[in-house]
Amino acid sequence: MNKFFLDLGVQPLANNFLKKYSAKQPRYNLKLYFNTKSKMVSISKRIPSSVMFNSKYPYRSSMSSTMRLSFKKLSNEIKIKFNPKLLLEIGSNDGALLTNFNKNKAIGVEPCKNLAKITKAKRYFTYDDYWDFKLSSKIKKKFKEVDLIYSANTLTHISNLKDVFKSINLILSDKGVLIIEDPSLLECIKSNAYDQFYNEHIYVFSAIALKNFLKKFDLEIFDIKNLPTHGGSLRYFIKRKKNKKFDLKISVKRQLSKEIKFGLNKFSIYKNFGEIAKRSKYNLLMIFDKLKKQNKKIIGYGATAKASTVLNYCNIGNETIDYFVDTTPNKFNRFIPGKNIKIKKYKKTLLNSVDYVFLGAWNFKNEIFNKEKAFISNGGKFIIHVPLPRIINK
Ligand code: JHZ
Repeated sequence: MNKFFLDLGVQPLANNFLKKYSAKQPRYNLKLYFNTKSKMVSISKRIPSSVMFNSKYPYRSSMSSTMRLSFKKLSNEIKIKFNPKLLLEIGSNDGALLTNFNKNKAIGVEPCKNLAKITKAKRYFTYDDYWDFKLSSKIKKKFKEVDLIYSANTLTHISNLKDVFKSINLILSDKGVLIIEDPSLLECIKSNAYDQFYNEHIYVFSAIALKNFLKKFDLEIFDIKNLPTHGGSLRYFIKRKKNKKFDLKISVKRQLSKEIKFGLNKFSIYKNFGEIAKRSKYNLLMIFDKLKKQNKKIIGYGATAKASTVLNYCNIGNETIDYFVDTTPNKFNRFIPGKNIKIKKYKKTLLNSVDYVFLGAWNFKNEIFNKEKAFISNGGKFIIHVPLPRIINK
């Protein structure tokens, strides 16, 4: 049974960066549910993939040094530990991971044609299509099987999870490994990061829920790594149950017990999270209100999908935040989804006359603080809302 626990209001599509602001843009009701049987947490309204992921998709994985480094480290680990004959990446974006591999040993799947174009230009075999059974069958015909499938921040974006794993099962070799990486539900709940829920994040996985789901496909998690990326992610190493090549690591048991101890298998934890989100909204608004009464100049940093979710939930617009800065070309001179706040191409000087910066990319706090030492030493401060709304400068 699906039990409701949080209403994040009427939201725009979190990556719909319009050139001209218009209040009339597609919106949907963002409500969060916990399934008491499967333990899966999901949003109720499903936007078709073709609407969310198309040739105008702005997000680029390689825009932060943190992510580039994380993918590079993982690529080295994959080569040493698994040495795959053929790697397939589902959701290869602009090739931040793929390009660490040899061209004839790695293929990508990326439905956003503007992004697929980037890896194609680098001569990586890239299917610019959605991950489903039809595509998987096509890949099987050409490559027979794949011994390593990798997917970061993608599978949770696909509504039909059954089809996702059925399609993986079709081409994963018997001794093959599937590695998936997504924000951790435990970290998300612990840090009150309600902004991890938006139209693209149809599910936020816990190890408990994923383990339950994989059973139906004779797949099992044999190792889990905690990562600092995206506010705390989990990297799951998965194999076929009958594949005895890899031992079950203690990390799996540890993660499951951590989650159970915290209460991720019970509805009460989510109900509480819902209450905290409402309080977090109130406290964030109080901070902005106080600063605006003192005539402080506030801008935003990192026009993330998460920032769009927070600003629309809290109804914060250009009366509070003058503009955002971001390094992603596809976001320059566009507007925060649903809000009349312009995004400017990042330049250090844009922070010169600014008193406070709302950290939309709070998950890159360390990287950004390192970059903005001058702003901080000149008395500049940041507003952050996780785990609790507050003003910080270190
Ligand atoms: P970032 C997107 O979410 C959408 P978002 C998606 N659903 C998902 O799952 C994750 O990515 C993986 C900018 N930036 O990664 C770049 C700077 O300007 O938190 C990005 O626009 N300067 C697929 O949007 C944004 O911040 C900087 O120094 O929540 C970061 O977006 C740095 C470090 C980043 O993802």
